[in-house]
Amino acid sequence: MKNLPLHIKIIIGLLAGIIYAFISSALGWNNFTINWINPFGTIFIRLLKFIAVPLVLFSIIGGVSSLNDISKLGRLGAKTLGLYLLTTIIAVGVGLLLVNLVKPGKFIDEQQQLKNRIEYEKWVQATDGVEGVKDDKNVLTDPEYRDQVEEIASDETLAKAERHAESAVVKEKMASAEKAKDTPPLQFLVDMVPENIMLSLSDNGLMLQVIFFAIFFGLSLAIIPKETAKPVVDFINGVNEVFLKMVDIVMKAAPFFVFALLAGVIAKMADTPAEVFEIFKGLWTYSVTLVIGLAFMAFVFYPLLITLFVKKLSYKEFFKNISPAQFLAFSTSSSAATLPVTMECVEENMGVSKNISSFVLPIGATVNMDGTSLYQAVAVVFLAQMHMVDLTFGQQITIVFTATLASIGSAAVPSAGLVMMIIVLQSVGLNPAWIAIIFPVDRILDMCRTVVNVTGDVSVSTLIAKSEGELPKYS
Ligand code: DAS
Repeated sequence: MKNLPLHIKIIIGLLAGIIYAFISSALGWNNFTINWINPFGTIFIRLLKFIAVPLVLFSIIGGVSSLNDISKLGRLGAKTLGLYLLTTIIAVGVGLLLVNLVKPGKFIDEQQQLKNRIEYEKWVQATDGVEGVKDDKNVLTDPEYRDQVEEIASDETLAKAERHAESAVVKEKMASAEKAKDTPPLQFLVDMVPENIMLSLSDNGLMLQVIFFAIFFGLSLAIIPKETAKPVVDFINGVNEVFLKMVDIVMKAAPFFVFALLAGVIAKMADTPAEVFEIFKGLWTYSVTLVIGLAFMAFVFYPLLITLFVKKLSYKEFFKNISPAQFLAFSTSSSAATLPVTMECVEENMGVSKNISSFVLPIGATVNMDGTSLYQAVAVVFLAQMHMVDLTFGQQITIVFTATLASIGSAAVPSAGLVMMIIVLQSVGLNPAWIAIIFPVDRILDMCRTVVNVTGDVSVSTLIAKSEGELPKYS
């Protein structure tokens, strides 16, 4: 087992978790699972959460500060970041459109959805300070669901729900929700600017401030004289490597952590093997929805952009030029590992000039992850749907924002998008442990979304080369 590839080990951990979930629910071991196995799943989430924020900070500073001489490359930098941002937002939009049309989370039994929602409400009660979803449908106290809930939830849960509904915490939340209604229109802009970066780093929910700081710091670092910046750049890149290694080490123990997380989350949601089956049934619809979205981006959206702006580059030739990078992205699930081949395909096959590819692609591998942002939008809404949480339009716009920023902050390594999913879930008051539910299929889907990430980077670099008159082969 020791020298098996990591993703095989994770898949083994997942299969063990799925088999164990059925056995635990059939033999009534759920309490044991929740008390003695689930804590290791919580530890895994905490490990990923404490790595996520500094990883975002240092990977963005590293990426942005690699913009060479900012004054000369101002136009190129603006085009690159502008196009990357545009394609990422479009990817999130495609994801949200699909997941709201297909509604993959609604394919599981309504009763199971209600059970999942009750579990969610219990988590909100237990996690003070979490806003929870702002829709007023708290099934534990809502008369519409009262009779069904009484069948499912224990009296203790209901009594706790009554107390919680009356408690100061909820009153304070409702007051802050009321207050939120009359915030000034530009408050979101004000909130983006950190008052104290240490405070921003201490709260996963303030990711926006961390990203604002990272971009500002990175740009300033790129502007100061090279010899002054060098020790700082070396330090930043070194620390970034350390955090990437931490992800690598944590993911080495992933098979065990994934087993514990999956077993714990399922044990809380399902008491019988039939209910466990219902939960996994929802994963098929989620996976199909996601793959349709990713395939649209890779085989329709990007080629359409190329056809529109690079007339002489045919659909067939586009893919012939970049397929080695796409196959490598699929097999490694890592944009960073694929970068050398991506650059070779873009320079040798596409004919993009080196000074464009060596500028646009490394930044793309760091901050442009269209596949990941589409995946985060689909996954978060799917998880909300299967917990009978109907996210409002405003909350889905929040997801556009945080999924875009989380994908910017995602490192170009396997499963990075899943780590950042925690931030997107928290941004709309959902339970980060739900990532366990999509874990079983995440590794395979990571391969697909990394192909889209790389195809997006290649497309943008080709378009920029064309606009700069540096694509001789197809001009
Ligand atoms: N595997 C990441 C990448 O390298 C994408 C992700 O995890 O979502 O692009």
